[in-house]
Amino acid sequence: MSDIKYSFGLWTVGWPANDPFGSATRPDLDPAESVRKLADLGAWGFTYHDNDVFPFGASESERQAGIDAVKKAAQESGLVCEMVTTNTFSHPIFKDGAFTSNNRDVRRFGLKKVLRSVDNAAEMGASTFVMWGGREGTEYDNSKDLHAAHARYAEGIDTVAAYIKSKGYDLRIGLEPKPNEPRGDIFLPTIGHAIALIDTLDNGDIVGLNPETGHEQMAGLNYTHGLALALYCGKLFHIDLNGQHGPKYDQDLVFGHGDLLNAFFTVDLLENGFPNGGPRYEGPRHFDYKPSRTEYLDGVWESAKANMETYDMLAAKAAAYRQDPEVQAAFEHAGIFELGQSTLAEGESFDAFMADTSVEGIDVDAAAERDYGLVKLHQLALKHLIG
Ligand code: ASC
Ligand code: MN
Ligand code: MN
Ligand code: MN
Repeated sequence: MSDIKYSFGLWTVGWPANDPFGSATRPDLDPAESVRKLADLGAWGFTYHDNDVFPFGASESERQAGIDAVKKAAQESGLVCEMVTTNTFSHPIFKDGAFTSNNRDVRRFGLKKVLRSVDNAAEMGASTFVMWGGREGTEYDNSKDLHAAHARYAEGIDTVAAYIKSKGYDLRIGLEPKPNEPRGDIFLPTIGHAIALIDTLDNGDIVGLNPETGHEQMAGLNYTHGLALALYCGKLFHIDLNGQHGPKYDQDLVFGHGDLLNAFFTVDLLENGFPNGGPRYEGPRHFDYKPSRTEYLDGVWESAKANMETYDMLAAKAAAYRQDPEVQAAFEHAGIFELGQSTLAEGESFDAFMADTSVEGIDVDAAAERDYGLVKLHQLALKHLIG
């Protein structure tokens, strides 16, 4: 395995493969055993929901026993707990949402559950706290006052961020967008929607994104472009890598087992950065996938390995692609480096720009006939990927 920092949710390998049409095909795994197994496979870190390590409604002693078991496994195996999140979607109390439920008592219950999870994240030394609001949404557009729902969502997130600051925790929040499933429509359906809401918060400086490959693709969007926007806005705090074949149910396939070309460019961006430089993602390469329901226990660990192996292979291909002089020449020919130059010159005044007749003096026909060579460039990428 490479020295890339790979991390897994305990709920990924731990999914017993129950779905809406059938019961579990695998036994429940002991979370502490999963920590040890992931370390053996070469992973660097792990993440969990509160209820991955102790059941909903656990007594204080049960709760601490569950936490202590994974903490011990982490200490012994060296696996790093890098992110903690809260399950505000499984129990029926959250069927109409946690932060946006029409029932205020449920909202207060949900908020307290999340804040206790924040305390646990700090106790575990995690650096990111993820919030996936899977039940925050509706099936019908008249189910909620949609303005109030967004206000309550913002209030909840801001309260969590303020709590983190008041406690002095070294934690940042990653909101995870998803367009639908389990709700008909989920609030904050895409990266762009989440960034817009974050912008309204009082404590938005410590609130960013945890974008999942498949979730953006379920919305018909380009994951790599979404990562680029989040990086541009300084909001790419964490990532959930997996695989998905276009807009359908959330497949949570192994990374690269969906849109392979997009996965290649995702890895190229994460490992090599933007061609003209710019912000880089420094966090762990975190997988949020589900071992397919057809697999038993061997298949669980094979699929976990497949995520890391696929990423390693794509990282090697992406490095060779970027270093290829033919690719660099094609970048140059395509104008990719020229796009790194500002459109107005530094310090150029509006007056000077408006007075510059050479702007209109451009050879319009020649510019219209320019061949950017983008198909050739893309074919070069394809050759590196599968040639
Ligand atoms: C999360 C997260 C998801 C969901 C899902 C639960 O915390 O990132 O995508 O929960 O994995 O099954
Ligand atoms: Mn998913
Ligand atoms: Mn996810
Ligand atoms: Mn998921």
